[in-house]
Amino acid sequence: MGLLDLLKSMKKGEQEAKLLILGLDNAGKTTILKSISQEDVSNLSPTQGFNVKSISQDSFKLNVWDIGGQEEIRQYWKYYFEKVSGLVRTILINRFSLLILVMKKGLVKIIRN
Ligand SMILES: Nc1nc2c(ncn2[C@@H]2O[C@H](COP(=O)(O)OP(=O)(O)O)[C@@H](O)[C@H]2O)c(=O)[nH]1
Ligand SMILES: [Mg+2]
Repeated sequence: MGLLDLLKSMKKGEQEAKLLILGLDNAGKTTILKSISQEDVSNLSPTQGFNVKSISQDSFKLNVWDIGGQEEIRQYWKYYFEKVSGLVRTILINRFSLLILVMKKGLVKIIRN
């Protein structure tokens, strides 16, 4: 079952749903938005504010919101939550953050023992 079918089944009788993509800068939000709407993802520039795309299937419309992740914008994320049907949370993992996670896990284990 695809994402649109899943949301359609959750929103029985309704014609529209809203999906939010949230995450820090460079976590891949716009890439997801453009991939969902089958657009080229090879040349992306940083999102100022937000991007919205609508995808329609039969008579059902999915509005996908990609909200900018800059620190000064994050305080406004809460205003986008009205009537949201789904949320995609993107997480940026690079080698450094992975190392920090592994070290943290190891440290907790040492402290507990
Ligand atoms: N390695 C890797 N790079 C990705 C992935 N998704 C996006 N990117 C790259 O990360 C950069 C930032 O992506 P973008 O969608 O603009 O992030 P946004 O700031 O969250 O909108 C771009 O150069 C993308 O090509 C992924 O899953 N893996
Ligand atoms: Mg973006």
